[in-house]
Amino acid sequence: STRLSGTELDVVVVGAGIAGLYALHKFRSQGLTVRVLEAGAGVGGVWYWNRYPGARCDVESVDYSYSFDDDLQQEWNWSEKYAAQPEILAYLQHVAERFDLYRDIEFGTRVTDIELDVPTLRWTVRADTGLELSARFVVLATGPLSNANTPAIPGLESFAGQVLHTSTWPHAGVDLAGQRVGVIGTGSSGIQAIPHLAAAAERLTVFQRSANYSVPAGNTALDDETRRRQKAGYPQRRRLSMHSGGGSPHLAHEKSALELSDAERRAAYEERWKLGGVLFSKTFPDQLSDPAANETARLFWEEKVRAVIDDPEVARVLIPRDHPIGTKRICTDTGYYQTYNRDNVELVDLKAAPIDRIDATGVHTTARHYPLDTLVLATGFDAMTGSVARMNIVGRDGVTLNEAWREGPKTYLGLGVTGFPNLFPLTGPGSPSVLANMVLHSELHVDWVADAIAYLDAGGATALEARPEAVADWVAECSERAAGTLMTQANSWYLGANIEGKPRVFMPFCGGFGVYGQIIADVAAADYKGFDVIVA
Ligand code: NA7
Repeated sequence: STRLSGTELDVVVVGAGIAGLYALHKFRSQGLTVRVLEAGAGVGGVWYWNRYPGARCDVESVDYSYSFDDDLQQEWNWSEKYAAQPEILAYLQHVAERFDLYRDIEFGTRVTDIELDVPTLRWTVRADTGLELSARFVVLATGPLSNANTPAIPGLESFAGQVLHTSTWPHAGVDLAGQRVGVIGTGSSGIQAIPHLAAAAERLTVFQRSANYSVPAGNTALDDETRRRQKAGYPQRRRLSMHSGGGSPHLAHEKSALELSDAERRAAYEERWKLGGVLFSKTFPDQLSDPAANETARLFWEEKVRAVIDDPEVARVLIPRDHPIGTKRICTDTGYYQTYNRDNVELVDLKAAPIDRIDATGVHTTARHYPLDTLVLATGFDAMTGSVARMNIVGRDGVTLNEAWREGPKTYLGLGVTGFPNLFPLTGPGSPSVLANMVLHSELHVDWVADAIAYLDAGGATALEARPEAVADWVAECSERAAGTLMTQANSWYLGANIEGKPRVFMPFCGGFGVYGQIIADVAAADYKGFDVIVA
C-alpha cells in the first residue's frame, strides 16, 4: 500500500451521536479497526447541537437510553421522566468515557466526500480538514434531523438583530432580558422553546404558519423508588419495546377506538394523556388508519386544549384543521398553550397574513410590521435525506447518492443502496427511524451491520450490495404501507413537504418497529436475501 499505515481501516463511521457512539463500541469489540468522524466539537449529535431553552426528549429517559450494557443501564440515574438536553448530553459523554470511545473519534471533522474504488470495493473518505481515510465499510450515522432548514425569507440577511436557529443554539446560552423576540416555527422545537422564550424576553411574538397538535409531557422528577422499579423491570421493558410499534414498552389498546363506549374510550385517552407526550397518537391501533377513530382522538385533544386557553380566538388559531392528529409527529410540551395567556405574548396567524419580508428592524407580514431585537428560527430540518445530501457520496459508475435518490430515497430495508456496496445508512429513509425510539433503533441497526460484517468475513466475502429488484420491492412495500394509513394526509417532513422542491415520498417505514426488526432479522438469517454477496 502507498497509503500511510493507520489510514486503512475496516470501518469509517460518520457522526458521533447516539448511533455513531454505539457503532464504534460494537465494531471495535468485534476486533475491527474503526474511526468516527464528527463535525461537532463533542459527542452527542442532535443532543450536542440542539441547546435551545426547553429542549427535551419526548421519549421517557428510562427507554431513551442504551440497552447494550446492563451495568450502564443499572448504574445511570435519570433525574426526570423526560430528560432535558443537558442531561442527555451528559449521559452520552459518560458513555463515551466509560467505553473509552474518545480515542477513536476525530472532532471538528466534517466529511465532504465518500468515494467507491470499484476494483477493490473500498471507500475513500475525505473531510474538510484534509483528512483522508480508506475503509471497507462506511456507516452513515449522520442522524435524520441534522441538516437545519433556514427558510429563504426575503431580507432575512438584512435583519440588524441576532438570528438564532434552535438547532445551532449558542453553547453559552442567550440573554433575552428586555428584548422583543420573534419566533418563526411551531413544530416540536418551537413548542418546547416558546414558554422559555416568553419567560425570558420582554415581549414574544410567535409567527405560526401551521398549527400543531401538542400534548403535555407530564414530566416529573424521578425518585429512588421509581428508578429502582424501572431498573428491576428492564428485561421486560426492553422486550416489550423491541416488539412494539414505536420502540417503547407501551402497547395500543386491544380494541378499536370505535368498538368502545364513549366512557371507555374517554378513559383510555385520559390514561394516555396522563402518561404524556407522543404516545397519545397510539392509544388505539386504528387511530392512524381509520379517519373516524382518529377524529375521536382529535376531539378529545381539542377539548383538553381549549380548556387551558383563555381567549377563544387564540384557541381557534392554535387548533389545527389541516391534518389528522398524529400524522405529523405530535409535539410534547410543558405549558405551551398556557403561554398564550401571558400579557407579553402575541400569536401571529401567518395563514391570515403571511410573512412578506424581513428588514433591519423586524418582520413584515402582509398585514403589519413587527419590530424585533432577536429572531428565533424554529424552522426544522431537511429531514432524513438532508443529512447525507450535503456529502458527495460517489458509488458505482460515478453516480452520486443524490443522483440515485433524485426522485426520492431508494433503499432496501433502509440498510442497502444499489451501486453503494458496504455503505450503510443508519436510521434513515426506508426504516422506522423517526417513528421509533432512536436509541433502540440505533442499536438494532448497528447490531445488524455488525452481524453482516461478521458474515462477510466468515465467508471470505468482500461486500454486500442491495439488488435493484429488492430495492424496488422495498420502496413499493414502504409506500403501500404508508398508503394504508392516514400518515400521507399531512404536509409533514416525513413526506419531504417542508422543503421546497423535495420529492414527495413518505420516507420512513411505517409498519412498526417490532415488525421491521423481524423483517431485517429474517433477511440476515436467509443469507442476506436481496443482497448480492460479492467476492472482489
Ligand atoms: P418542524 O416540525 O419541521 O417544525 C418547523 C416549523 O417551522 C413548522 O411550524 C413550520 O411550519 C415552520 N416553518 C418552516 N418554514 C417556515 C417559513 N418559511 N415560514 C413560516 N414558518 C415556517 O421542526 P422542529 O425542529 O420543530 O421538529 C423536528 C423534529 O425534531 C420533531 O418532529 C421531533 O421529532 C424532533 P409548517 O408546518 O411548515 O407550516
